[in-house]
Amino acid sequence: MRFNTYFLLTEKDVPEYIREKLDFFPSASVLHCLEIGDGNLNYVFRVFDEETNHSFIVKQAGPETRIKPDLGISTKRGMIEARILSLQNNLVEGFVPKVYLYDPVMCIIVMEDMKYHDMMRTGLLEHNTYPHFADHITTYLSNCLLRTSDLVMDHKEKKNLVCEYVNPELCEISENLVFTEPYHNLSGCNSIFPGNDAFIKREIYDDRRLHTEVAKLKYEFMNNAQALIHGDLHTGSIFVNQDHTYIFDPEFTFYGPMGFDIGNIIANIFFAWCHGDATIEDNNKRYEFCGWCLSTIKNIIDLFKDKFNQLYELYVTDVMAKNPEFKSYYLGKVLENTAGSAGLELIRRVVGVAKVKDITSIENEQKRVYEERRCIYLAKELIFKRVQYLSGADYLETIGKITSKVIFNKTVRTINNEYIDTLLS
Ligand code: SR1
Ligand code: MG
Repeated sequence: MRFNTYFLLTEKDVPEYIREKLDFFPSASVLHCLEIGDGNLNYVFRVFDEETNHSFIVKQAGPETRIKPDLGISTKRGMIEARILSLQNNLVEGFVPKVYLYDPVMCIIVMEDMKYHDMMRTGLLEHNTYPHFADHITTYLSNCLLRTSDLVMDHKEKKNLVCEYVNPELCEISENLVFTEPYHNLSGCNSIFPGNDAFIKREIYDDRRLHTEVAKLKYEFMNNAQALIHGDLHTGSIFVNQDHTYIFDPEFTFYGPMGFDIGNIIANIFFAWCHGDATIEDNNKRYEFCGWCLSTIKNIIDLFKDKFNQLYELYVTDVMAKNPEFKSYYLGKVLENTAGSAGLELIRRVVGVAKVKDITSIENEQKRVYEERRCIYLAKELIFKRVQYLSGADYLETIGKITSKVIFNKTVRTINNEYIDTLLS
């Protein structure tokens, strides 16, 4: 009964833990375990029987963040995650891993192993492309967002879910790391890549007009209980292969604005574009990978709109919401928040404490400086003009403009702009 009091598991403890808690492996089997997580908050283990290839994921919430060990955080967050994964499994079966156990003492979730899939960020760093990703992620987004909103749910049931998913600690992390610290560096934890200090001071810290727009987005994040959002939808929260996609790690979930999820994934695909742009030497390969990133950004917006409209016709029954002008007003607001949220994610991953490997692994210092500037220029366009981003083509037009705003590599610029022209024609 070693697991009656909370402690942090190591790879050695996990086989014993899983045998004690679940009847998954025959007693004669030899179990192995590897820690596979690279997140900022949790410990993720894969436990497997080499002979049968049978495996599970054991995810434990630690008492402090891995990124900032002095930042304590409640270990109860796994409970919310286990609950939402089960709820989402009813909305988009197969797109989220199945949960087999939540252990409130050890703060552990045992879930389906997403094997034969790459963590998406890792796959993108190897410049792999995923032909069905835009289709899959928009099925997930449109169903999980629209069908947990007041548009579809009984209003009283929805209010109960709002209470059930109040998530103050994790929201506080986002309120600070996404909406505040990147602009004011109050805790002194921001880190700016050498060569971009003056640029970030001018474009971010000293831009009062930007601070005003971000403040508007921050208060919308906190006060628009629109849908049950994932809350941290970056490419490290996704496992993917050529045929299938899993979305997991929804511990930041709460009732918030739909656009926060859509904008986050858009920004993270742009980070992958930056990595490809900076590191792929071969013109054809770069054209192929960066082109895939751009068409994925475009398709995510356009397919989300199509699916939102289809689901609206299928599920919305409220006579007031069925008004076609209201529907287009509502979708317009979602798209406005999407653009703003994409901008926020682009800025906070460049300036703030939680960076992304797509950018930090660019070894050529000058290229990193320029890719970071691209992110910042794109972000500011998206935030300031967020009301204008109503289609995938609107994103590509701006990306085309900002890639020529940062003059660095003529060939790259020409190739990508040609690709954008092809996509837009
Ligand atoms: C202290 S946690 C830092 C970041 O990691 C998570 O994945 C979220 O993105 C959070 O902002
Ligand atoms: Mg996470």
